[in-house]
Amino acid sequence: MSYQRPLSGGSIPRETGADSRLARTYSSSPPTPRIQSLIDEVTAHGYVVIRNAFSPASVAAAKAEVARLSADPETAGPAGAKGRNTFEGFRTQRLYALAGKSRVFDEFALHEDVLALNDWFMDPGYLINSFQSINILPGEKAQTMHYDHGVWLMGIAWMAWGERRVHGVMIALDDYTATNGATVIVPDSHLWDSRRVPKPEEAIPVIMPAGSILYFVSLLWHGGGANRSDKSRLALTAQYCQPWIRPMENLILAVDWEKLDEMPPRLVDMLGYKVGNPFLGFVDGKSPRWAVARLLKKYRGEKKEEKEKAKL
Ligand SMILES: O=C(O)CCC(=O)C(=O)O
Repeated sequence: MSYQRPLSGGSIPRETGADSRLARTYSSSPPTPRIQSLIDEVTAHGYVVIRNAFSPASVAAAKAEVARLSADPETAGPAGAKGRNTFEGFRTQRLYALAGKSRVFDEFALHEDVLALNDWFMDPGYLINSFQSINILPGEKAQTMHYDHGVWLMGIAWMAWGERRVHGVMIALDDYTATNGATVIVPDSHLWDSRRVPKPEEAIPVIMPAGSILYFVSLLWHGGGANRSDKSRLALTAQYCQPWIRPMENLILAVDWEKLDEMPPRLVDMLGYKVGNPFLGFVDGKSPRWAVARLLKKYRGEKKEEKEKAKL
């Protein structure tokens, strides 16, 4: 079935003005009424909260896994103990490349409502842009407010596509409260002119229980909140980007090639391994999976040869 998918309820964000060329026609099944209501919220306000999306058991497993990975400097990575600049946050701990570090987090990048929203808002073949944990410690200052597509410094002609460039989620692993560093957002700011910058009083904390999802579009102003409580605030964030832009995290290299067979196929696709529609990211005209298999074969062969030589 073919039907129209308008952007922003007909209003084009930033300076491009209304342009009917941006209403695109897609061929796929229409969303269910529940998903349609989530789409309507996101379109109108730039975000939606899906409460209690993950079970307490899944949340507890993810928290334990973040703690385990954080304890080893190798898996914690360069920002695992504390951030290296004000954006990462000097009292904030981040584990990057989660898809490469543990299978416990897979389900958090693949929630069916999130994928249904992405399927609606983004082009087929969208990728994981970034998948991290963010632990905001007591005493952390508010992060600079920003919107996520700012990282791609593309020309003004592309601004109208910005809303559809990246969609992200914050998944609360601790209850988000008014004082513990809950993500702050500026509702409706995805529709603002690009010259408008939010005043602090326009931002609101997203208060939601652990296991809930905040889904938002890349033009929505947001940031990590100040943590004025005596406990840390742990969350996961997954961002998804259009297949035709370079993702922030290079996940083809961050995820061990020998682990790909153990991962959910949809997640592997979203790391950049799926080539076809669109025909982007191929290796010598073939799929990156083929290229990885060839390299693994070569390196395994070299290792075997080295071992045999060492025996002589
Ligand atoms: O930790 C948060 O609540 C938001 C973090 C964020 O927006 C970012 O680091 O880009």
